[in-house]
Amino acid sequence: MMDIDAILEQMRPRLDTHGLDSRIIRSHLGDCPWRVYLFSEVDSTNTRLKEMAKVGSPAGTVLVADRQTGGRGRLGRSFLSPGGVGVYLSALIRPDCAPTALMHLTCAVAVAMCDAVENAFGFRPGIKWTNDLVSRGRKLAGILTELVTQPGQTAAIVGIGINCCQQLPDFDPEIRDFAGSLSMISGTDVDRARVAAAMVKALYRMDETLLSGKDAMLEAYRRDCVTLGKEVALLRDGEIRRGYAWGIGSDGALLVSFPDGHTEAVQSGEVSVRGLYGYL
Ligand code: BT5
Repeated sequence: MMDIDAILEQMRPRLDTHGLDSRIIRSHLGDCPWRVYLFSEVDSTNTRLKEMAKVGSPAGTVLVADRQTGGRGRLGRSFLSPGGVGVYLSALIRPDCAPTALMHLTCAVAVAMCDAVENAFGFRPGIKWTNDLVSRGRKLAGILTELVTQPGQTAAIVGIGINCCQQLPDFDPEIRDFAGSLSMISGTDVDRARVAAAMVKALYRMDETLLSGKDAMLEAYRRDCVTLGKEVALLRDGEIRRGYAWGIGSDGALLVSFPDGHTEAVQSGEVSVRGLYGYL
């Protein structure tokens, strides 16, 4: 098994980072003690940080990449991660609890990312259950949280990809109909180093209150969640069922009622939810 330095060495910036500068990221971090490593190109920051977690990287290790060649979404999907236009970031946390007590982690990350965008740009995105940041019906960011199994310890990788500088024609045709960027929404140029630093600071605060602040976090999630109060289509095993999304459970499950009167708590990962009208 490779040690931490060998993993980092493999990823050392060999190519340019399109102006994304680790010193500028650090200069915006204030007193946040987390360690940020910036790379020009990796396959997936989540994959690499998972390897580092397994060989003992400390909590608060953060990897940021200018681009990813194999950015991952949920359920085997991919997250398009071209250079110069986005921030692709993973953070390692080691909460003092059993993995089963972390069902709400993705929700907590989503709220933290809304805080980060609001702090940096003055507008607050919505959350499309469970893990997408959206604004004006377009997906700005996706979140992928993964647990690392280690005997006697809980570790989680929190990964976020956020579109920063794209205009509509810049998006791959595959996602152009529904993707958006911070620049499109804010109408301004976007400094990716500032975005990365705002994300790290928000994740640091999230980590501090992950267990003690769960109720307040869920309240914020319910406020931000644009899926609530909408008709939704649940896709599972090729079957589409239509229902009404009316709540979020204490574990982050989406509470959906169906025309026959029964209600289901839908867990993330188990289904895709798409509103009946447009992307939301
Ligand atoms: C996600 O999955 O949206 C989670 C994405 C997490 C990416 C971060 S980047 C840093 C870290 N390292 C990784 O390898 N991953 C994490 P999901 O909900 O499954 O959505 C995937 C779907 O979003 C795709 O099937 C596309 O339809 C769409 N998509 C792909 N790239 C996109 C982009 N750049 N912007 C908006 N939508 C995109």
